[in-house]
Amino acid sequence: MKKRWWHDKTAYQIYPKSFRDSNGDGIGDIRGIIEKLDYLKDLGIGIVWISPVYRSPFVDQGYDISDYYAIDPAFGTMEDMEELLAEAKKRDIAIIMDLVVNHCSDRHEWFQKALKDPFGPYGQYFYIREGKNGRPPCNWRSYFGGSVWEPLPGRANLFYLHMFAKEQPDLNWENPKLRKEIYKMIRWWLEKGVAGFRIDAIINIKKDLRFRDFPADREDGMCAGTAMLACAHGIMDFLTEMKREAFAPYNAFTIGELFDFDRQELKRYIGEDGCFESIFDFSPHLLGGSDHGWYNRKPVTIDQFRDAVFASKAVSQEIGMMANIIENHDEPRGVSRYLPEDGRNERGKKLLAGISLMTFGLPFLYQGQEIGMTNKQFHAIEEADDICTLDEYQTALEHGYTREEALNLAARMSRDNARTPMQWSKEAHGGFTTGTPWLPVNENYQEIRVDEQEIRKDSVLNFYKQLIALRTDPDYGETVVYGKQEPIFQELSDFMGFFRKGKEKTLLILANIRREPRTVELPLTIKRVILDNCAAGLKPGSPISMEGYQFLVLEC
Ligand code: TEU
Ligand code: CA
Repeated sequence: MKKRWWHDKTAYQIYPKSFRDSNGDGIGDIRGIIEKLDYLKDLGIGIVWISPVYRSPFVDQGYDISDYYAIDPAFGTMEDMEELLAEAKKRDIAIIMDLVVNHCSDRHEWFQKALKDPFGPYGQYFYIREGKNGRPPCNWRSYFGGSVWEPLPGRANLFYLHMFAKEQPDLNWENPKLRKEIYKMIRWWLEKGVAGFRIDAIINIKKDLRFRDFPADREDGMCAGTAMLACAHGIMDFLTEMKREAFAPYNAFTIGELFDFDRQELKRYIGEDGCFESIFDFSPHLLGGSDHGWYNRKPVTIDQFRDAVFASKAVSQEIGMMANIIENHDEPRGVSRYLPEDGRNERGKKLLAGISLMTFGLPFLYQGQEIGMTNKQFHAIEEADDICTLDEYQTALEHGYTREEALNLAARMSRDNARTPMQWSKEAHGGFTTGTPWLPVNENYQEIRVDEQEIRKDSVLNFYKQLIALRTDPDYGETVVYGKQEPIFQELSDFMGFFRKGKEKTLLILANIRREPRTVELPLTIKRVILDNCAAGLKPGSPISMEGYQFLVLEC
C-alpha cells in the first residue's frame, strides 16, 4: 500500500451545533471549536471533519445549503472560519469540511431562479420532469418519507426531484455547467486552506434517467429511491472528473459517504486509483436494516458485528484504508447500539474503542465517543428534532404500533441520539452553553463528562488517548497502521480475536465480548501486554483467563 500522510492520523467529527457554544445563544459555533482545539490536540487528533457550517435554513441541520460561499450566522463569520483554519494549522490539525452537492436548499438562488423559469438555464440545474396527469413521474420514496417528487409551485404537472427532504432539491449532475460551478466552489475552499472534504451522500448523484416505477416495497405503493441506484450507471465519470478538476490539484483529503455501492468495485473508490482517498466503513451499521423502516430492524448479535468487520477488512486492506466508525451524527451512539446491556459500562466502552482503533483502517471518532456518551432518553416524540425520526415514528404508528411502542422504536435509531450537546463539565447543560441548548443535554451529563475523565487515569477518555498514541508509537505504530489483519478464534461466540502482523512486530488483539470470563488457548507466546482495559494483568503461559468484557492488545 502506497503510504499517505493521513494513514497514521486519527480523525474526529464535529457536529458544530452541539460541540461548544461560545456566545450563549444555545447553538454551538466556530469560536467554540477554536476554544477546544487544544483539547483535540491533546487527544491526539490530526484531522477534523466539521459537519456543514454553510448558510442554511436548517431543515436538515445544515445539510440543506443555501449559499456554499457563506458561513451561517448561527455558526459565526467567515473571519471565524479563517481563524479556525489558522489555529488548527498551528496545531497540525487538518480541517475538512462537509461537501453536500447531491442537493442544495430550496432557498439557494439556483433553485429560486429555477422556480421562476423552469425551462431556463437554472431549471437545468435540477431534475424537473412532467408528471403523469398531475401524479409524480415515478413511485420512488425519499429517504425521509413521501415521494421524491414535489410539485413545482404554480406549474401544473411539473415536479422536481428530491432524494431527501422536499426542501433539498437534487442537483442535476448531468449538466456540465452545474458540475463546473461545484468544482469552482470546491477549489475556492481549498484555496482558503481547508485540507479536504467529507463528501455527503455522493452515490446519489447518478440517477437512472428513465425515472421508471419499481415494484412497491411497502403498502404506500412506493419503492425506496435507493433501488434506482443499482440501475444508475456511470457515476465514475463524474467522480473522476471531480477529482481531476477540483481535488487533485490541491492534493485534497477526501472521504466519501457511500452506502449503496458495489463492494466488488471498492478499487474504483479508494486506494491508488480510487476517486477518493477513503470512504467510511458502514458494514456494521448496515446490519439489521430493513426496507420497511426502523420499526422493523432486526437485533444484531456480537458475532454478526464481528463477522461484518472481518469481511470488510479482508477486502479493503488489500486495496486502501477505509475509515472505522462506531457512530456519527446519523447513527445511534455505538455503546448503546453494539454493546450488550451488561457491557454498557466503562470496561465495555473501552473494549469497543479498542476494536474500532485496532482494526485496520483510519479511526474516525465522533464527538463524545471518546468519553463514552450514550443514547438520549426520549420521553415524548415532541422531544425529537430530527425529520428522519419523526417520519419513522409515523411509519411505526401506521404499522399498528402504539404511540409508546412507536416512540421506543424511533428512539432506538434516532439521529438525535448523537446530536445532544457535548458533555464538557458538571455545570448546567454539561458546560456546552451558558444559555438554553437547542437540544437538551443528555440526562447523564453529571456522570459522563470530559473534565472528570481528563483527570482520572483509568477513564474511557484516557484509554482512547492510549489507543490513538499507539498509531504513532515508535515501536508499534507501523504494525497498528499497516499490519495485516488476520482473524483468529472465529469459532468462538461473543468473542473477537485478530492479529495485526507488521514488518517487525505481531500484535494479538483479544476481546471477550460477554459478562462471563473465559479461558483462551494461545497459539503463540506472549512477550508483552500493551493495553488492557481491566488492569487485571496476565499470568505468563497459556491458556490465559480473560475476564468479562476484557480487551487486550498483546505483543507476541
Ligand atoms: O446522509 C446520507 C444518508 O444516506 C442518510 O440519510 C442516512 O440514510 C440516514 O441518515 C440514516 O438515518 C447524509 C448526511 O449524513 C445526513 O445527515 C443528511 O441528512 C443527508 O446526507 C442529506 O444530506
Ligand atoms: Ca453560539
